[in-house]
Order: sequence, then structure tokens, then C-alpha cells
Amino acid sequence: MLRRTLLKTVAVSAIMVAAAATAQAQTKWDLPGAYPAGNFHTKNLVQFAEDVKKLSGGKLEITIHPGASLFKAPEIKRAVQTGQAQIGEVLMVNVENEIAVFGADGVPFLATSFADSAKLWKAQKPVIEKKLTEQGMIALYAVPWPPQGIYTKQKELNTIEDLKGLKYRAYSPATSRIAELVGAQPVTVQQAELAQAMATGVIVTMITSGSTGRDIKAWESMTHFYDTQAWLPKNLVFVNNDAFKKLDAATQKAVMDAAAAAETRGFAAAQVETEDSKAALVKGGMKVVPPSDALKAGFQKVGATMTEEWVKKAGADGKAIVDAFKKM
Ligand code: PCA
Repeated sequence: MLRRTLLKTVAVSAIMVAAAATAQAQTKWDLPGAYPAGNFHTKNLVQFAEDVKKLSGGKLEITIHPGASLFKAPEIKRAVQTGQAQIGEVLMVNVENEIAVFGADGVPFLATSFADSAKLWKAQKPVIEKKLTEQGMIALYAVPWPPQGIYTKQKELNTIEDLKGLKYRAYSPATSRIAELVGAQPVTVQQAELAQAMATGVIVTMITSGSTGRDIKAWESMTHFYDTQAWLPKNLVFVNNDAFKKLDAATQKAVMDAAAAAETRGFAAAQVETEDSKAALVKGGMKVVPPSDALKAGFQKVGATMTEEWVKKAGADGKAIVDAFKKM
């Protein structure tokens, strides 16, 4: 009788230990993103979440919500800041109006290659980390989009003036500013609504990467892609500080290690994506062409104006980024 009771007690405590372990395993985070499930950024996020799960021994599970399904692109930063989501991914240049230094990688012709994009991120990162810390968040990793080019519909672009009067898709303050400077009509459209805006003729020209062009099947409306390689905007993955601090030390380390791996993997994937996506545009029937000298020169002039404006807006922090970048 006594033995049986003892056995029962042992069994019950075993169950309790198991229950405690499961309770610990049940930290669940939501990660809102703005880009489609098939995009290389999202695939990288999924791999990041798998790595976190593995490295944390199953203690932290991150659910990726792609395609602006949980929050719209412009709402994601605030959602993480207020703890509605624990972690998120944003296009950094979309934060520029609030924090100017987030726009460094959207300044045309400041950093136009993957090597320069990596250097710019190195210069930008300490400043971004500081700004996010002030708002109760932590930067985890950043990955660039392929270089940005100009799409047109049944229209050859020989000079920047050819954009005059066209309904033009902007995705950030800087891309709107380009429209103002060249006399195009800017309409801000985030990626989730872009396919429809293109199909319905709300826009007839846009600046983005080959990657986003491929995601929205740009060839269904657009005829030309001018490969201007004007800048490489980055997506940033960042976490709410309170959520992060609730994790035990080993799980925090798992997040940081997985983030470092995701950044390296993402930079490599972006380079593969650059070539693959342009090939997909060609396969879809589009002309993928380098810009003429005149188009390039005109665009570079716009870039020079915007660099000046940005440096003024971003003040000492902006200057520190540009100086550090130029020294690398
Ligand atoms: N794709 C995103 C941002 C930059 C890019 O290449 C977009 O067009 O919305």
C-alpha cells in the first residue's frame, strides 16, 4: 500500500516536471512581415525561426506572418514598439520620416553594390542600434534588397525627363522625393497592394528591385526594366526589448546567433536573387536593359540633390554614418 502511494507520488512529480518543461517551451512570438511568402527575405525569416527553435532547444517558437497579413507595412515598427508583436521586419527606409538615419540606404547612388551595402550597414548599425534602444527595441539583423531599377509600361526611358507626368509608384519618402524632383506623379503603394495598382493602371512606372518585379509578375503590365542599380534598401529584423529580456540567457543567445547567421545568409541570397530575378523578368518577356548615359547622368544629379538634403536632415548622426562609410 505504502509502496503504491510512493510510486504514485513519483509518477505525479514526473508529470509535474514534464509540465514545467513544456511551460518553459511555450514562449511564442509573432513576427509580422510585409513581403510575400515566396520572397527570399521571407524564406530567410523562416530559416531564422527554425534556427532559433533548434538552438533554443524548442524554448522559443517564432511564427512568421508574411505579406502584411498581421500588420500593414507602415504599422509594423509601432506594433513591435508597443509589444503587440514581439519581433518584426521592416523596410528601413520606410522609417526615415520618423528617424532620418534609417534612410541612409535609400539615398540614391550612395551605396550601389553589395560590397558597399555591407559597408554602409556597418557604418549605420551603431546609430540604428542606439535609436532603437531609445525606443525599447533591439536590432537583430539586416538584409538588402537587390539594386533598384526603373520599370516602365510601353515607354522607353532615355532621360530622367521621360518620367515627367507619369503615374509613379513610390514606397518611401525618398522614392516620393525622386518623383517630385523629376516631375512624376507619386502614389505611395506598399508591396502588398502593388500587383493590383499595376494591373489597374493606378501606376505606370515604379522603382524597385527585380525581386519585387518577379514577385508581382511585373511582365503582365510592364515592358522595360532599366537596371540603374541606384541603391540597395534593407529590411531590418528587430525585437521588443521587454520580450527579449523575458528569455533566459541561453535562449537570448540562440536568437542572437540565429540572427548573425541570417544576416550572412541573407546577403548571399540577395546576390543570387539579383541575377535570378532579372532572368525571370526576361523570361516573362520584358526588356532588361542598362540605363543610357543620359538617363544615368540625370538620375545621378537627382541623387546628388538628395544626398545633400538627407545629410542636412540626418544631422550629426547622418554625417557620422557617411564619414564612417567613406573611410571603409
Ligand atoms: N522591394 C520592396 C522594397 C524595395 C524592393 O526592392 C518594394 O518594392 O516594396
